[in-house]
Formats: sequence, structure tokens, C-alpha cells
Amino acid sequence: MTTFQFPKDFKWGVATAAYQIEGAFNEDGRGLSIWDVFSHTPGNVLNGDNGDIACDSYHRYPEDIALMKELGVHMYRFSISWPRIFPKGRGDINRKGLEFYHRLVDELLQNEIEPLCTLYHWDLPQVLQEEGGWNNRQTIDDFVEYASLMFSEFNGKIKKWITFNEPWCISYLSNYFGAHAPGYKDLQLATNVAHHLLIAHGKTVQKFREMGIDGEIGIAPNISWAVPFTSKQEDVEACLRTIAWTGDWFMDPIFFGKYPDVLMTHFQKAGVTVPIQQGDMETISQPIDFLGVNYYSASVNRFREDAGILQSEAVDVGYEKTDIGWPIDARGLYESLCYIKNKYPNISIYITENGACINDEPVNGQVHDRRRIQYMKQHLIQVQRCIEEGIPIKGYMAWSLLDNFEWAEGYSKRFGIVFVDFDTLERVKKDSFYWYQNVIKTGRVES
Ligand code: JJW
Repeated sequence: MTTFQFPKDFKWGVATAAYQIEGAFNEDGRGLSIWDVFSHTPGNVLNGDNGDIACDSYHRYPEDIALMKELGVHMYRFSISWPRIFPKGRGDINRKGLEFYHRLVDELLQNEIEPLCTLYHWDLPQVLQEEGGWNNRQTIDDFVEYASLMFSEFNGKIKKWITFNEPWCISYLSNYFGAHAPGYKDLQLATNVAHHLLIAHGKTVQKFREMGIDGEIGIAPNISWAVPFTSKQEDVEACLRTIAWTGDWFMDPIFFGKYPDVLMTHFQKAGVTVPIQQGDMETISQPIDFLGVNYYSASVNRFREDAGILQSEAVDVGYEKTDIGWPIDARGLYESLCYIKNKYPNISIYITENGACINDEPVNGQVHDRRRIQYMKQHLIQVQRCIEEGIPIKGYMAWSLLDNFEWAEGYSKRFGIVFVDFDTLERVKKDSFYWYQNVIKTGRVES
């Protein structure tokens, strides 16, 4: 057994997202989002699940905050639902939507929990989708209008902001693989979306500076680490492309004002171009205050001529998997963070999501989610290792506080450290909740 000690000022937290937990989909003037429409279209979500009620956190947030208080977290990462604020995407402000987030944030502050707010966690107002959504450059300006209102409304209360959660999922998973809303399968469209998200990110950061907001702003890409099956150059390069797609494709434009060549050439071969207009790359490459890293899994990959646009094939080498089928590879988190530090030096990092789908349910009122504890332990040890290495990692947000609506998987995949009974909406603390409580209290993990 070894003890891994975290810095005194390390920020421990938990993360959620609006559509996954709030419910109350048609209350207090909320407009529809693309996820309401997508989840209500048969065939898109497992078992026909949707976020109409979800965890009902729109009403039960005091109970959820009480859970966080008991857990002892310093931070809560949540997202704001754009269509609660602007039911028509732009223009008329829905005061009742704003008031909900004021109640939430005030309750957090009263409990000495710092809010870390994600502006966009996938729930685009449906009316904007009907005008082309993120494929339409108008959406960029609509987003900046929404973000600016949030900055002025919560200035002094919310001091940490994330523009976009997992830009790769918003663009490629949703518009090329068709797995998430709005469900298109068009690589050019997805690439337009990716580029427009980056411009919206850059313009929002500019606005944040212009407005003189007190706080920090960043973005949270999902990082997919890939380990070459053999040391052959073609396998190594296949992995570099896989890694670059979810990460560098978004981070290179932000940090260097340029898309990565390793992918540009493959995209061009597929006949796809990035719709760059005069000034776009300058807009995108605003300095940011921190990088959010979402990490869950890694794969072993090799080159294969016909393995998709990247010619990179995932090989199942028999690693243990979580209940959503994602291989467990904690070392991939260490490697990802080293890669980021080497390529984008000196940027402060928050682990904005990490966690495991483990479907254990209550037995006599207890949830013995041993494998989740093991997953968290292994990943936190790698985080501490990175800190020892000198990587400026400031905090860790466990995904998630609650079991919730896991997008296309619906309620069948549980990521919470608190169990939710989706019939009664009762919350039951899992063993991992008590384990994490002790980690936070002591500031250390023991192997
Ligand atoms: C990739 C599946 C086709 C969420 C993916 C599916 C099909 C090649 C968890 N992160 O619920 C990635 N999550 O809301 C944000 N992260 O491809 C938060 N990434 O691939 C969590 C799902 C994901 C994915 C899911």
C-alpha cells in the first residue's frame, strides 16, 4: 500500500449537466432543445428514454446540494440550459429560467461550494436547429448573446466558466456518427459545426475579457488516449490521429491558431474542407485561463486502410471494461496529461469529468459499487502522479454526483456516486460516495 497525497489547495468536486439531471422540460417557460426532440424520436435513445423528468433536480436541487455538502466538495460543475434562458434561442429573456439558476447558485454559495458553470452542454434551443443550428454562423452570435447575459447576470457569483463541453461530441459524434442530437451523418457538416463552435468559443472569451468579468474561462474537450498495437510507424501514426481528433483538433486552433496537419491531410483526402473565413483563426486563438479535461477511457489502435476516415482501428486486447463497454486504462489519463503539458505548456488544468459506468443497485439500502471505487482510485493515483510530475492540475470533478440520463444510453447506464431510483426519484448514497468523502477529507488516496 502506498499513500498519494494531494496539494492542500486541490479542488475536489462533482459534475452534472442540465439535460441529464434537471427534468421539468416544459416548466417555467423553458423552450425545447435538440435533445427533447432527438430523445422523443423513436430509435434514438435506448428504451425510448428521455430527459422529461430525469433526476428532477430542477425541483430537488436543495437535496442534491445537501448531498454535496455532506460529501465535502469544494466545487460543483453544472451546466445552464440555454432554452430555459432564451426559449426562442435569442431575444426575449425568460426571467423564470434565470431565477432558477440564481436559486441554485445562491444555495451553492451559502454552502461554500464554488460553482463551475458550463455554458453549453449539448442542449441547443430547437428553434436555432431549425435555422441550421451550429452549421449556421448566426448561431455563433446567438451563443455570444446568451453567454454575455450569463456573465453579467452572474458576475461575482460564478467565477469559473466553460464555454463548450466535449466539442468533438457536439460536432462529430452528433453530426457525423449521428449518435447524438441532432443526429446527422455528414462529415462536412460536422466539420463546419466544429469550426463554428471554435469561433463561438473565441468570441465568447473575447467578450468575457471586454466585459471585465471577475473569473476564469476555459473549454473542456474529451480526450481519447490511444496506444499503438505494435511499434510500427503506421500504428503509431494511426494512434496520433485518434488522439488528435477529439483533442488537438480543438486545442491546436485555440493555442496555436492552426488546425493539426496530421488530420488536415486525412480530411482533405476525404474531400472535406474547414470553412475558414478571414480572421477566424485569430478569433479562435484567444488566450484561455484553464483547460478542462474529460477522460474516461483509452483504446489500443492500429492502422487499417479502410478503418474510417482516420484509418485507425481499435483493437480489443481484452482489457477490463466498465458496464458501458469502455476499456479501463488509468495510465491513459497520465499519458494524456503529459501529452497536453508537452504540447500546450503552462496551461492550468481541471479534470472536469472522470468516472465509471458501474450499474450496481441497492441491496438492503446499500450500493456496493466496488469497481467504481477501484476505477476512481486508479485514476486519482495517476492524477497525483501528474501533479508530482509538475503538471498544474488544480482540481478533479467526479462524473457524476447522480445516476442520470446518459444520452443515447438513456437511464440504463449509471455513472453516479449517488444511486437514483428513476421511479421514486429517491437518492441512495453508494459506497463510492463514502469513499470519495474520505478522499476529500484527508486529501489522499491509498492504493
Ligand atoms: C463517444 C460512440 C462511434 C458524457 C461515443 C459515445 C459511438 C465511433 C459521457 N460526457 O454523460 C463518446 N461521455 O454528459 C459528458 N463522454 O461514441 C457527460 N463521451 O462512436 C457524460 C459516447 C461518448 C461519450 C460519452
